Parts: sequence; structure tokens; C-alpha cells
Amino acid sequence: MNFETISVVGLGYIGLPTAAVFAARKKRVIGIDVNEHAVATINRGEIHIVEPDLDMVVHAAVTEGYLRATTTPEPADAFLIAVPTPFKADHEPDLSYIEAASNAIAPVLAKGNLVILESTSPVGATEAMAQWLAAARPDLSFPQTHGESSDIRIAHCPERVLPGHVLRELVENDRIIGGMTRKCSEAAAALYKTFVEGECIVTDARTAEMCKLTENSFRDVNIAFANELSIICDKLGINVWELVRLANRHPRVNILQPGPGVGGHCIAVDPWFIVSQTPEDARLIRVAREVNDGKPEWVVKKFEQSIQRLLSSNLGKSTESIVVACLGLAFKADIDDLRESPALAICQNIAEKFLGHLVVAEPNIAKLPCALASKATLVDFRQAVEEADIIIVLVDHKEFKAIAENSLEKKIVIDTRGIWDIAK
Ligand code: SAJ
Repeated sequence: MNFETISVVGLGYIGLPTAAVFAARKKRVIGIDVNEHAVATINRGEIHIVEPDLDMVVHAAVTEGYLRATTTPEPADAFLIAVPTPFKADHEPDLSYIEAASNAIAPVLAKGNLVILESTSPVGATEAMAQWLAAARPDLSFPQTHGESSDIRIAHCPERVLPGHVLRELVENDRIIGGMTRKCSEAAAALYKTFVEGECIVTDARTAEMCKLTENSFRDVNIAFANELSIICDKLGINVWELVRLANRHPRVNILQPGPGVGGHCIAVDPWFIVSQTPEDARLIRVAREVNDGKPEWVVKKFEQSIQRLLSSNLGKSTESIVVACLGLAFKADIDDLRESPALAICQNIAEKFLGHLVVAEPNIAKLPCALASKATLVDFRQAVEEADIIIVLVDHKEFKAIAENSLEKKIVIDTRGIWDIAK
């Protein structure tokens, strides 16, 4: 199959790098997004997200004329849908962005096109997408009714890249290709081979959907184990970072790192897609989510205890005079992404209750999110450390790791990431 023009719908953390990588292989790429600011930024050759080296690749792709962004879908040979799949209040998956993207591209679909769903999705979402497209285009035939002879090929190929390493992982990672038919898979594999150096492994759409959910649930369960250990160790007076290091010396043990909770739009979300489809059976997966979701509250309790400790050891001191520094708001190190961030949730919780002065250091953002703006001050991390009585490390950003340990003397430190672990 020949794919000269590729349309990527959704120019976020996955769609934009994917569009840029196709463009770097000299494919004509049309990026579609409902966000006019994102479209205008990309068309200037700039980017609206933080991801190492992405700015250079997008700049080159746009100036060489291979990548162009627009809010209105245009005809193409292949369409990749990379829109968000959040969950609703009851943890049910919200497929409305996929439905909206399907309805947006349906009018420009043509016989021979390939449509790929990249968004992480509950089992059955690819079939739902195929139904939405078929309902909008009764003049075309689709795999669910016409099998291998369909006009339109449809596949689910979940993205699996790690934020912060997206450009490398897009090229190097193996890719799971879940076509609705064998020809759908072959078409999708041919498209990805444009830039994927890993293996393209073919399966069906439902297995591909479940595979992605399984990968992230596996990680969530393993982080929950580390987080539970950190709470147990705190009670027993054991340094959890040292404990994990020692246990990991066993050849078949590989415990992940405890933290302030699990954030991001993937690991904190995707396991719920399994739980919501099979609530009776997904017991371990649900409890892991609950353990990880409970960790921010535990950190806030540690903070409250530290205030009491400070007040009882400094009898003249008032709560109002205490300066607290939260280091980091992003959901993990060296990115600007605040989505589902436990650090942000902890900071907001503290801001609501705490009567003293709250300073926040987050080197990857220029201003505080609205919910914090009136209650905290965004400062340089060095200033935050200098001013604070209590320092709460919430993200292991490289800037924080470089802070000299002697600047922490006489301060209460709650290090949820173990970056200044003295037992190292
Ligand atoms: N975290 C810990 N301890 C650890 C590892 C992570 O507390 O030992 C926390 C992080 O701080 C963060 C959260 O977990 O808050 C998630 O971070 P992450 O680095 O584990 O994963 P994501 O969400 O950035 O990316 C994941 C990846 N999935 C897996 O590693 C199985 C990535 O490959 C997926 O493409 C991505 O989800 C996605 O888009 O689904």
C-alpha cells in the first residue's frame, strides 16, 4: 500500500511527535486539532508541549513543508486518531473524543483509506469507532460488514511511548498492530514500517486494546506494591529506598520506586478501563489503583504532622509564619505535564488548609495553574529551598536532584521521591 499523505487527528503528546516523525520520513502530514492555539503554534514551526528534541523535529518538518496543521480535516491516505480517552466520574471510559474525531474525518474518507485508532481504549472501542464511521458514511464499506473486501481498513495500534523519551521510543519500540481483519493489519503494519525500527506484531483489535491496558495495569500494580511498602516502612522506621535497593539485589526481584502517587493520563486511568468492564474479576487491579490514589492523602498527613512537629519544637512560632516549599507539580520528572498529577493534588490540598506561606517550584512551567495561583507563589527552586521551613519533594526533576544537601540543614524535609536519600 502507498501512503503519501497521512492525517494525524489530535496533536498532543502522542499525535504531534507521531506526525513529526512521519514528516521527517518525507511523508506529507496533515495534523488536525480542535485547539486553534496548538494549530497556529505548530504552523509557526513551534510546539505547545514539552518533550525533548520535539521542537527541532517539528520545526524542520514545518519549514521543509512536510507538516501542516489545521482545524478542518482534509482527504488523506491514512488517518491516525490520537485523541484523549479520559474516564467519567464513575470511572467509565469516555469515548466522546474518539466519536467526535470519527465524525470529523468521516466526510473526507475515501475508498482505500486506512483508519488507525492509537488512543488507549477499552476493549471494543475500535469496533465502536468503525460503527461511527460506517453510520456517517453509508456509501463506503467497512470491515465489520465486508471483512477483507471492505473499502476502509481499520486497526487499533496503541501508542506505548514514555513521555520524556517519545522520539526515541516511537522509533525503537515494538508495535502491536490490531487490525479488524488481516488486510487491515497488513496495511497498518506497512504504514508504521515507515519509521518503526522495532517489530510490528500483528494481532486482532480487541487483543491490541487489552494489551495496552495490561501493560499500564502491570506498571500500576507494581508501583502500588512500592507505595504500600513505603507506608509500611514509614511505620516500622525503615528507609524504604534502601530496602528497595537491597531487595532488588535478588536476581528475580525488581521493585519499582515509591512516590507521592501515580499520575499522568495513562497509568492512573487505563486500569479503570479493565475494572469498569469486569468489576467482579479485576480485584487486584482495582486495589492497586486505590493504593496509588490514596498516597497523596498520606503525604498530606505527613505534612500536617511536620507542622505540628515544627510548632512544638519552636514554641514562639505561629503557623502563619511557616514557609512551606513544594518542589514539583508535574506528574513525573523533567516534563511539564500536570495531568492527573499527584504533586498538583497534594499542593492544592495543602494550599486549601495551610495558613502560612506556600511557595512552589516547578522549573517546567511559567505560571501556576488557576486553582493554585491565588494561594501560592511560583518561585525558583533555589529560592524555595532557601526560604522554606518545610520542604516537600514531589517530583524528582533534575534541578532538584542537584540541590546541595547542606542547603537542607535545619529544615524539615518530606522527600516523597527519595532524591536526597542519605542512605544511598
Ligand atoms: N511512578 C512511580 N514509581 C515508579 C515509576 C513511575 O511512582 O517506579 C509514577 C510516576 O512518577 C508517574 C506515574 O507513575 O506519576 C506514571 O509514570 P510512568 O513513567 O510509569 O509512565 P507514563 O504514564 O509516563 O507512561 C506510561 C508508560 N507505560 C508503561 O511503562 C507500561 C508508557 O510506555 C505508555 O506509552 C504511557 O504510559 C501511555 O501513554 O499509556
